[in-house]
Amino acid sequence: MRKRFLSTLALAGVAAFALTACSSDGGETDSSEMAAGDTAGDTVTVGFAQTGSESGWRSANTESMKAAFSEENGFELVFNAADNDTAAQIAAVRSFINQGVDAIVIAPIVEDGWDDVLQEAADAGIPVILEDRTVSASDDLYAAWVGLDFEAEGVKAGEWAAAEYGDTETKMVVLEGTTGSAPANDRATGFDSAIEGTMIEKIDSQTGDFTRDGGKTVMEGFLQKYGVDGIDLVYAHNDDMALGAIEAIEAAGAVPGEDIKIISIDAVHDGMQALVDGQINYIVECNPLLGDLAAGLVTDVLAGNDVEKTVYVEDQAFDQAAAEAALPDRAY
Ligand code: GZL
Ligand code: ZN
Repeated sequence: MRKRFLSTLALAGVAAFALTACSSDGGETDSSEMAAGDTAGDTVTVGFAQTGSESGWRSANTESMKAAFSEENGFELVFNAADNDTAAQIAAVRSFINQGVDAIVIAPIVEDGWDDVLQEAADAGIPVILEDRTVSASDDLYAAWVGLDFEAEGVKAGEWAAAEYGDTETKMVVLEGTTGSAPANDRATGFDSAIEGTMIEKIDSQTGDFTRDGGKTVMEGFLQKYGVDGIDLVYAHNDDMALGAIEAIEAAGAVPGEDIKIISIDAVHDGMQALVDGQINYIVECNPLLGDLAAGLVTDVLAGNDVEKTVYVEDQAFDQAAAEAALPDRAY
């Protein structure tokens, strides 16, 4: 399976210009003009099954998708947000199949449980593109996936933690993402591998479901259990849970980013502001602006063009100085 890495710059370029794709006959199709319906000028109907609206990252991702799958780009978007409920998300995909949409895009809440409904879409001749998160089902059941390398994000976060705190005894608690989701699974795997052999000890780990409230509630529980002095480091699988943890740490009379260090992933605006303010110590980016790439993949698949099965978008990482420099120009 070939993978294509797109740097954020290239991605910005893509966002600015049409995504061109090499058609099987070597010609160039420019997907920012008319999406490939069966005849020129036909609107392409796309069913998009979004996870919900659990975080700032998700809002930016939804905005990016709606902007790309716009009417002027030749699409009619049927949008469903499943409120982090996997059964509801699978039901939404079934309804897209019954509506006979031209293509389906899914940001799957969890990795497992997709085989049946993906098979039904295949049987109905409706191509499926995955954006953002991945599934454990066979990749024969979807045309392509565009997203982020979550394991690499976890490794980047863990390597920074190892460099900064690895040679002193460090008690760490983890705020996990949605249970069973690819980012939660892979960000844990990557981080754990990067801190192996260091003096960072994971004393507890619990899901906060990628939400601020979830992060705050779980952190309150950890503070109850271990006390402020019993925790040195928080690894949060996303900024929203880190921002919730900041509230809990302050309510316990401690200083986030100092008494208890925080490492997080996403680099959404509020997370980057907390990093600039010294309440978070390091953030690994996870780029939500996937709309143009997803729309390009839908256009290419419907035009019968060759597409790569996996398209990774590059991420970068920020300490406080880098965040100060980058924050003014960031798109989300
Ligand atoms: C990652 C994405 C995750 C974000 C969270 O690509 O699936 O879901 O890290 C979001 O903020 O809720
Ligand atoms: Zn995985």
